[in-house]
Amino acid sequence: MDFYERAGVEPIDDAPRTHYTSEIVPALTGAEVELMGWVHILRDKGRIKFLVLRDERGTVQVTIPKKRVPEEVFEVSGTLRPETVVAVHGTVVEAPQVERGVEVIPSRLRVLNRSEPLPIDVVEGKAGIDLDTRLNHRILDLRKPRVNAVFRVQHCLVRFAREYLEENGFVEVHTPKIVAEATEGGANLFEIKYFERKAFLAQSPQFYKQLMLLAGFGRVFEVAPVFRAEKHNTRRHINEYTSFDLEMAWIRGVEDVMAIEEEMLCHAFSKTREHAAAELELLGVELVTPRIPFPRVKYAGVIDMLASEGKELELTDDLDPEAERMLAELFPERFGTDMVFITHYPLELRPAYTMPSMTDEGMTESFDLTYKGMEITTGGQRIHLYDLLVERFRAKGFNPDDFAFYLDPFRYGAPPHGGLGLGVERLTMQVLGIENIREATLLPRDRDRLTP
Ligand code: AMO
Repeated sequence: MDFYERAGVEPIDDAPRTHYTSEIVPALTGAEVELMGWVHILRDKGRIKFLVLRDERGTVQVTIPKKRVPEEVFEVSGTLRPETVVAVHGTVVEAPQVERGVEVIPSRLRVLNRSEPLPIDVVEGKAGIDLDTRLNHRILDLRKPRVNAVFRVQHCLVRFAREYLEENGFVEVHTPKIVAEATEGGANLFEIKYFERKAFLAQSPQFYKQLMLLAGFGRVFEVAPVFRAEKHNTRRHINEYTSFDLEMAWIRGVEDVMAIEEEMLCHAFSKTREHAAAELELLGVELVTPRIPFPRVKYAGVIDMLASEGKELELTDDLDPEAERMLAELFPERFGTDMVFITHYPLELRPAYTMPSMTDEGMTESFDLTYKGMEITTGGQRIHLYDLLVERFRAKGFNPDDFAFYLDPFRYGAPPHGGLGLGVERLTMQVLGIENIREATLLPRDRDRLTP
């Protein structure tokens, strides 16, 4: 059975794609090209048809005048629909009326696959649809050039942050996501059935990235999914996110970790500006590389700052969304930048593994990085002294026996160390000025969404 014939399409053959749509420029005038892509827009004027062909790099106009193309090409063009998959062989000709200055007149037009009527438009600028509907049809939604661009920018941010770490002695590791105990406290832990036992989905690679330093790696990083059973749908929480984690030994203090983050982000921002210039332009975003050093302000100072603006919070309270909104305005006013470290969080607000401060009683050697008023990173110096670590686990109400796999290695010489965890989706949304984290997540998982 010829399944191509049954589908009413052409079989693929050995004619290779020669160009991306973005490469069709005036310098190519007169050249023969083979393009492949989707029918983005179709305008049928009877004896002349215009189609905008879209591939992964952009769009180009293909013009099909009945008089100037082979008969079968014109015939096939009559069967096209939005999102039909086609291969176009043709000549590049001057066309001052189109944006590119050139278009393609086909000598061969093959339909490689058909599309049914679309549940959502792939062409942007048509009537807006709500985010939920878009996410229901996320694969089609992602075909929109502006939506697709978000994840190309995200790719660059991760690529160049990773590049910085690789150039600075960090080893990429892959640690288990099925785990026996919580790292960040039990409140938002997903429990799973693991044969006859109970297990959990990892909230963070925290314990394992630390243990890799005890295993002798010196500096490690990991970019991987983590899971948080957040019960409420908010614009900045999802239930599975991509955690960009690093951990480094032989630090002199938490400042060394913050310095790495500054350098890493500046490297990632400036390289992304260069490599994702087209996407940033499409999205209308000017990516500003922040100046080093980022300002530092102690948590107690932040609480004071908020109090002076009429927002009363206890030192042991978390910053609520209102406080974050206020800081989004206060930080640029006070510091002239929207990238600010908050340091010295109280012991109550930090997990058991966080190093207590020697200078600020009741506080920790820890930090958050806030960017445009949102926390994008948490980090700190960790406790490397076994007795203190066990004491802190007890103080948080944990039974150290349950954490023996993590605690025991600290009995055999753990180096001083620290690290951080950066939310990739949060970084992306703040870089691009996206309102809802779901738009910065390829396939979001939230309280109500488990597909696609
Ligand atoms: P924390 O729990 O603060 O710290 O998480 C670190 C960063 O991860 C992102 N993040 C989230 N992003 C989307 N949806 C969520 N539900 C969500 N929760 C957190 C944020 C946050 O700053 N082990 C520590 C890190 C460390 O100290 O190395 C940790 O996980 O950007």
